Amino acid sequence: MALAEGIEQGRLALRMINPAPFNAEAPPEALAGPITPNELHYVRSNFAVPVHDGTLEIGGAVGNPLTLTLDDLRALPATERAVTLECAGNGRLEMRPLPIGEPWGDFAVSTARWTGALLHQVLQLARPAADGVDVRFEGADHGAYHLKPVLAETDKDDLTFVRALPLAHASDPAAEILIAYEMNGAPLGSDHGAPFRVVVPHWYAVASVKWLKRIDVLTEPYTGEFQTGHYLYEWPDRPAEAVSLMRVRARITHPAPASTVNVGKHTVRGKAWSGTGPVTRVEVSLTGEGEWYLANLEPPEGPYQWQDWSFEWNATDVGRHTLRARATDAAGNVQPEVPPWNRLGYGNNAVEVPYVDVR
Ligand SMILES: Nc1nc2c(c(=O)[nH]1)N[C@H]1C(S)=C(S)[C@@H](COP(=O)(O)O)O[C@H]1N2
Ligand SMILES: [Mo]
Repeated sequence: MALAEGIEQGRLALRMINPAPFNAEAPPEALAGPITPNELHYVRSNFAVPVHDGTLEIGGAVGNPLTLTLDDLRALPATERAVTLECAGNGRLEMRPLPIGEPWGDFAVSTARWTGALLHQVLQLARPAADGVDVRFEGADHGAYHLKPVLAETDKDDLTFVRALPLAHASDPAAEILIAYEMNGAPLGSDHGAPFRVVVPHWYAVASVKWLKRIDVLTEPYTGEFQTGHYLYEWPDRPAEAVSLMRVRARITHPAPASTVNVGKHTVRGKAWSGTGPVTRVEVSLTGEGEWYLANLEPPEGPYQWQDWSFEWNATDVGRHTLRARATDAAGNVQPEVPPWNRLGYGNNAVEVPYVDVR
């Protein structure tokens, strides 16, 4: 509600990172709400918004190649899920040395209600071959690539956005991967992948291919610039790994960083999420090396969306105070104190250290 008002009054808007292709972060205020309004949902696009002819081809190693339209997808059972999407490059600006790539602060993360057909049902119609291993998703967007390609065979002057998932994951009903055509009850907007896109819960959002044009079942593992070139954790001291599930993370939404509050009681609030979750514990610390206190963690409202947490803080001393929040998930993953540096700057889930002045 407050967010809708802020948009109307022009107080709240996306913060542009790049005009062409358009990339933008959500304003910090957007993190406070349960659902991010479409106008404030971060945007990450590698190429200009493409022209899409409205059809989806499904082929490769399948028994029944298909061409589907938006109406065909709408005719299938519709599923709605609130899904937190976070860009793998979110928080890159805090890594040292600074990695190459889009200079994201900390707000390339948002939560929308996505409605669409279930990918596994669509795949079933096409009858994937028994020896299928990967499913390749091709966007309609393509163009000159501004980053240095990692793979030798990449055509830097005309690259298409393509990603793949293991066939076992893509065809798992429990994964609830959507081919979404609605975002928060409205038809998908052009920046978010109109007329339809993939939404992969729990994964960094690079897996959620926008402007979906083709789906192909492959009998060999997919290699491509956005799969095995970029979106790889290139660790300094161990073998590279593909970016996949979102790393556990808590954020403080209130009080705002660097704000001034009066002596007295304050509720510190925030969000927490994890792709290997649910989040099971959020702790708060009020000094550098002091104790960690248990915050009150709300149960998840759904399996794929951020959770609210809060902590009653009695600010008795005037002066500058640090606040930290640290999340742990059901798999036992906990946030590190220092960003886990990798060459391309992905997956920064380090504990943040905002300060608040008490007067
Ligand atoms: N076709 C296509 N799909 C794409 C991308 C892209 O550049 N092209 N970017 C990916 C990345 S890196 C992210 S973080 C999400 C962003 O989705 P959003 O713009 O709806 O927030 O889309 C993903 N899907
Ligand atoms: Mo991303």
